[in-house]
Formats: sequence, structure tokens, C-alpha cells
Amino acid sequence: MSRLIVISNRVQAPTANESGAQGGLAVALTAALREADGIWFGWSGEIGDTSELRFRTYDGVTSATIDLLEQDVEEYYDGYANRTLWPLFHYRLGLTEFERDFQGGYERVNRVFGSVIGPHIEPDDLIWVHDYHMIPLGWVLRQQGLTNRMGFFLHIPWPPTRLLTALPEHRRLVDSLFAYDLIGFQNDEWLETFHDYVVTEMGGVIGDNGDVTVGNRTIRAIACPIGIDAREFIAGVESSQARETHKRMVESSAGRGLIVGVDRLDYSKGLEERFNGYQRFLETRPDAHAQVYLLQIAPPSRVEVESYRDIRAQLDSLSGRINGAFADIDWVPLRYVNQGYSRSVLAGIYRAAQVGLVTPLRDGMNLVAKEYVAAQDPADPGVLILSRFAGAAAQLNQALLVNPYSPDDIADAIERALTMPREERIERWRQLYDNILHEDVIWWRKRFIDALMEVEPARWRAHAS
Ligand code: ADQ
Repeated sequence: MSRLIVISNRVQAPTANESGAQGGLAVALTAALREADGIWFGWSGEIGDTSELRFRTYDGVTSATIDLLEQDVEEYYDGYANRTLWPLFHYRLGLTEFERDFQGGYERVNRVFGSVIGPHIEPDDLIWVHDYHMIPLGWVLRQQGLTNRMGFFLHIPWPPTRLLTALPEHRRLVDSLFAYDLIGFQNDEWLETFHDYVVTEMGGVIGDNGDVTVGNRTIRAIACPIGIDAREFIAGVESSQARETHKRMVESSAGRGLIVGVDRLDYSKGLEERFNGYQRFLETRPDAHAQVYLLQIAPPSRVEVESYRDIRAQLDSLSGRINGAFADIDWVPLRYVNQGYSRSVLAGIYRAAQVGLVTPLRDGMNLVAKEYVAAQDPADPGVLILSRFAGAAAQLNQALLVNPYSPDDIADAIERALTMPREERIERWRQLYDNILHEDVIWWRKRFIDALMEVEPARWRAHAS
């Protein structure tokens, strides 16, 4: 069996201290690497002046990290990744910054990664590169003569062609993707928008079997939705910490219905719009006052980036306004918490919530929606309200799908969820649960690796020569 080499910006392999916020990628890959004899390469998250690799093995997962120079972090991570690609790929052209220095730093850091990782790759290794931070890495590794099977998975949406072409170096970026053998997207929608770019901007041809050909280069592109480690999450719901949290939530709710939101504090998650929707619900349903409350958990992320500080300030003031307008001496309609919690605490909170409110404006997938479903009591499950613009909506279509931009849509869905008869809740939940159980992270990993094993890597060799 080939070794699996995973490369992503941040390595969040398991540590002795697992509490705190974990990104979706970390949650998914930890489970995947444990099953294979893998190494996870990436940035340590630290600033330092040496790019020496540091290896560490814990709980069956080996990781190897490097530090980055301060300028690299500013241009590559805070800059191109978080101020250029992230907003652009989430359809937020107005927040997208176009700086040559950012692009230069991005390509430079990808070359650094390539030069330190390349020597550790063995001929049989399968290489799996993750996400928008690392798009050109495959090309960098090919420049070193590597002919390994190499796949790339994009965790975020692929933007419409007309938006992508606002990026001055769009063609160069997409060209570099053709160094991989396989590219995976979260769903058919992002795959189709990628196809559209290839056909309209590159004169490419899409084959029946997922092959995408531009000139003399052929790669394969597939939709491969990521899942959660459903069995582990479900087992976690029974842990003593989850039970304790559940009890605490039930007690502190004092008979009121709990609506829960759990997100990284990010403008793509639609938190402001969600608060507006909840406010509309309170304005238009006075009978519901003191009967429900919204618990929004949102630990800050990317605090170096101005747009993230802005959204935080807006949410602080909006949550204050909602509570100021509606709270009573014994009822606070919105509990807004800016910290991360361990997975078992989250499981207990999800379980106690009658409604899971997941309303991103745009999201590659969204694992919180799946975790909420996994945590429910089969005999009395809560209702998932899900944005139609989350990648997860393609699989979880038994949720109440909403337009996250519409406060009325959100308010109506909250009411419908809170009053839904138990039989309907069970019926919807069963289908959602079935999906998250079958299309879990193991299924995702297998589907991607199987597809990578199927493609003929000689296609790269032939074209490189
Ligand atoms: P993210 O944008 O980070 O991931 P998401 O899929 O929702 O978003 O994953 C978040 C993960 O972090 C979940 O496992 C959640 O439990 C955890 N988390 C969130 N808030 C937390 C908190 N307060 N405390 C503890 N844990 C918290 C990116 C893409 C997504 C895609 C994933 C995986 O943006 O669209 O689903 O990668 O591909």
C-alpha cells in the first residue's frame, strides 16, 4: 500500500490537548490519516527564520511543519489566501484585495513548501494537497521531476467564471491546477463552474468520464463531498462531558426552546444576516418571546484581517441591540459567545437544541450542519435549518432550506422548525442521518483516493516530456 502524503496550510494533527476550535479540515483529515501510514506537512502557524522541517508523531499521525518568515505570513497567508482568494471564492468581490505583493508571497511560499517537502517524497507515495492556500504546489513539485500520483481537493466553493476573471493572474492560477492528476470539489455546482472556466477561458474539453483536457494536458475533476467522522461524533454524544453539557443546557434553558448556531467568526457564515433573521422572528412573533433563545457560538478567526475585525464589531453591536430591544428581566433572547469548545461539549449543546441554524452566505460544505444532525436524539430530533448556498445543501435536502439573505425566510423557517410535529421531525432527520452516516469522512477519503488510483499518472509523464 502506498504511503499517503497530505499537504495543507495548517497541520492540526491530534495533540494531547485537543480542546478548542478545530477547523473542518483538521477534523476530517485526522480521521483519514489515522487509517493510513501518513505524513501531514504544512505550516506550524509560527513565525521563524528557518524553514527546517520538524517531525512529530502523536496518536498514530506523523506531522512535519515549518515556520514562515513574517513577510511570508503577511503576503501569503493574511494577504493572498485570506484577503484575495477567500473573499473572491466566496463571491465577495467587494472585499477582495488585489496586490502584486500578495501574489508574489503566495507563489514564493508555495516554492518554499515544495523545496522542503520534495526530498521526503518517495516514488510510490500518493500526494494529496488541500485547499486554496496550496493551488500551485503541485506544479512546484512537478518542476522537481516528481511523477507521483497527485490530487488536489478544494474545500471552498469554486467561483463563477466572471468573478474569477477579476483576478489578474486567474489564468496562471488555474493553469497550475493542471499539474495534478485529480481535482476534487465539494459538489456538482463547484465542479460545473470549474468546467465553465475551462471551456470558456481555456478552450478546454470536458469528457464523459470526468476528464478535463486543455491542449495536451488531461486531468480528472470530480465532485467529492466531505463528511464528518459520524461514528466517532455519535459516540461522543454519549461521553460524560457531552451528557454533562446537555444537562447544563437543559437546566439553563428553563423550559425554553434552544436555537443554536456554531461557526468560526467569518463574514461568509452569514452571522449578521442570521441575527437579522432572528430579530425579524422576534419582531413578528411576540408570542414566542421568552419561549425561545438563540445561542450563537462564534470564536474569532483571522484577526489580522480588517474585514474580520469589522464583522466582529458589527456583531457585537447587533447582538447588543437585539438584547436591548427584546430582553426582559428574566429572559435574554440572544446568548452570543466568542469562544471555541471541545467536540464533546459541542455535541452536548447540539443535542439540547430544538433547532440548528446554519445559514452561511456561501460555504464549500459546512460540517456544523452534519454534526448537528449526528448529535440528535432519534426519538425526538431537532430540526436543521440550512442555507441553500452551503455545499451541504446538495446532500442535506431534508433540512429546511432557506435563503440566508432573507430575514423573512429565516424567521419563517424558525417558526416552522419550532412547531414541526414530531413525526415530521423524525422523518426528515432519518434521511439526513442516513446521509451523514453513509457519506462520512471515511467514504470521502476512499472516494478521493480510489479516484486518484484510477487515473493514469503516465498522462503527466507523457505531457511533461
Ligand atoms: P470551515 O469554514 O472552518 O471549513 P466548517 O465546515 O463549518 O467550516 O467546519 C467548522 C468545524 O469547526 C466544525 O467541525 C465545527 O465543529 C468546528 N467549530 C466551529 N466553531 C467551533 C467552536 N466554537 N468550538 C469548537 N469547534 C468549532 C472549511 C470550509 C467548509 C468545509 C470545511 C471542510 O469553509 O465549507 O466544510 O472546510 O471541507
